Amino acid sequence: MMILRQCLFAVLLQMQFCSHLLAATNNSCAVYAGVPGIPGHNGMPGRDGKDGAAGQKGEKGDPGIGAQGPPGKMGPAGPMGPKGEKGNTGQAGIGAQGPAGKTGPAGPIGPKGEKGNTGQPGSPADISLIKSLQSENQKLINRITVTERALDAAEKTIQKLQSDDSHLSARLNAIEKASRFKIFKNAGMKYYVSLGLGTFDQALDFCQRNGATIVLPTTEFENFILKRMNVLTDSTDIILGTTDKQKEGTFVDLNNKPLSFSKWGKNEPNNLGEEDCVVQNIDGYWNDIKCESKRHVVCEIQV
Ligand SMILES: [Ca+2]
Ligand SMILES: [Ca+2]
Repeated sequence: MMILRQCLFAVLLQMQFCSHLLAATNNSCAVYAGVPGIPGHNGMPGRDGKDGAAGQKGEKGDPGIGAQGPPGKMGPAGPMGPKGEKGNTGQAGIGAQGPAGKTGPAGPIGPKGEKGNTGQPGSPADISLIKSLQSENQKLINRITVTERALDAAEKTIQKLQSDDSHLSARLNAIEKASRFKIFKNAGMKYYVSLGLGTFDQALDFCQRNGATIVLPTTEFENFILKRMNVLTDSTDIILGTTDKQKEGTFVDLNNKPLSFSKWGKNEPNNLGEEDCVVQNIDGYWNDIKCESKRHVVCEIQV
């Protein structure tokens, strides 16, 4: 190492020397070979190796041996342990006598006692009190009777209202049904509606499809109302719901029941050329005609 340093120093000297030579050359001086210099002294000692990078961390050392420290703080109380066994009964103490116990249950019924002596005659009964009680009792009975009668009357009223309600509903249904037709008339408990021309069989079908039946007056009033329909519809004849198809000369309604009302015209029914169906003429009188004839159809809707 030392040798290396000396060599380096010599080289530096040579370089310095040469630079002086060059400077002299630039000043146009003569160039001569120089005399070797005197070897230099030893240089300053080099730095120690403390400036190097820190090495890797060594392994953890063994635990030291020191004196035991003071005791730590007391920890929190642990959970309650299981209940211990029952201890032995202690010796009987000597104290004052306690209070009397509760009364026990009643004992069994004793034997029947002997008959007592006859008592003194009682005082006469209070007749006025008995009469007063009887009177009050009768008043209560009367009030109950009146209340029962009032309840019966109320029940009958309710039944009548329900009946009226049902009747009104039926009437409303009939009105709604009848109001669908251009021409309709009220005939008491019936509504008559006009449906145009047709034969007896067509009239049966027309009315049935409208929830009705072929008109058939059963009173003078109904016959009168139907006559008004005749006028209103500019008709001359209206087919009625009666025939004598089953038995010639015996006219029955559509339920095969004998007629309860009729208003035959003069010399009618005459079955002229086999006439089994009936119409009401514009004058209100009835006439038997052929069933194939087309006449005005009027249906009746029952309320
Ligand atoms: Ca006939
Ligand atoms: Ca006739």
